[in-house]
Formats: sequence, structure tokens, C-alpha cells
Amino acid sequence: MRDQPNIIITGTPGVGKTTHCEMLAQNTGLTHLSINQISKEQDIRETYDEELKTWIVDEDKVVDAVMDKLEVGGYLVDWHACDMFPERLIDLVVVLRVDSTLLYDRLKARDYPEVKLQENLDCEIMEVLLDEARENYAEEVVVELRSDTTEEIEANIERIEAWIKQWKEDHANKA
Ligand code: DAT
Repeated sequence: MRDQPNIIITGTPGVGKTTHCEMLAQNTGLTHLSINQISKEQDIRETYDEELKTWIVDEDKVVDAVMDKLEVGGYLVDWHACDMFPERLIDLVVVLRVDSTLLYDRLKARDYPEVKLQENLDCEIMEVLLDEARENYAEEVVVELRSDTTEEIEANIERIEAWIKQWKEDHANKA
């Protein structure tokens, strides 16, 4: 039995996952689990896609690397995919969404190559991550939140903090 929840913060690259996870980690004491960072540190990157200028990670190895942590609970999983984590270990899936013009500007600032930029814009417009979350988790576990402005970040953080508080209360009552 976990006494802290696990939350996935997902969405297209540039949507604000890292920003949200860092603020939430600071405010709530949950730990930011950046899959990007773990895949670099543990060398679970598989191949380098020259055209997209990006590493493809081995998802089975990602899950192996974080399973023990998720079993304990208290993690904010930061990744642009959510379908590989066991449903029983995930209590909330937050799918961040952004206006495509704003996303274009954020990715342009990262010097993404044109093909990678376009692929990510398509991913956002086609709601790929939202569909993936809805296909893999129960309806009540998936929350879609806007991340266009800093005011929205603040509102999202407040809302997720309230959810964490409620989760802890509910689980304390059950214990
Ligand atoms: P991700 O981790 O999803 O790739 P990020 O947190 O690194 O995204 O954010 C990318 C950039 O966009 C970064 O400069 C912060 C900015 N940003 C993210 N969410 C924002 C928001 N809701 N309002 C304004 N800027 C935002």
C-alpha cells in the first residue's frame, strides 16, 4: 500500500511538463521523476534518430528503471508518453495542452529542426497524448489542463495540490 500518490504529467514536448513538475515538487514534497534524465543517466537510449535529432528510448528498460520507485509512491513522472506504466501504480494522469502557435514559438526557441518541430505540432493538434492517456487509464484518472499562460500554470498547480491533499486524506482514512 502506498501512502503517497504517483502522478504522470504528460503532453507534447514544450507543453510545460518540466515547469509543472518542478513547481509541484517544490510545493508538495513529491519527487520529480524526469524520464528524459533517467534515460540519459542509465543509458537506456536505444537509437539516435538523425532526422529528428532525438534519442529513441527502450520503454521496457524505462519501466524497469522506475518500477521500484513507483511501488513506493510519491513521484511526478515527467514524460511525453504514458502508456507503458502499469495502471495500478498510477493515480492521476495530467495531460497538459497548449495552443499550437505558442507551442511553435516554444519549440523554435529550442532550435528544433523543422521536421521535429512539425512532428510535435501535429502531435499536439491531433491530441495524441490525450488519446493515449484515455486509452490506457480509467476516465476519472485522466485530467486535461491548459498550459498557455503562467496564470494557467498557477491554477494547475493549485488544482493538482488540492487533488494530492484529497488523495492523502482518503488513503489515511482507509488505513
Ligand atoms: P516540457 O517539459 O513539456 O518540454 P517545459 O516545462 O520545458 O516543457 O516548457 C517549455 C518552455 O515553455 C519553457 O521555456 C517554459 C515555457 N512554458 C511552459 N508552460 C508555460 C505556460 N503555461 N505559460 C508560459 N510559458 C510556459
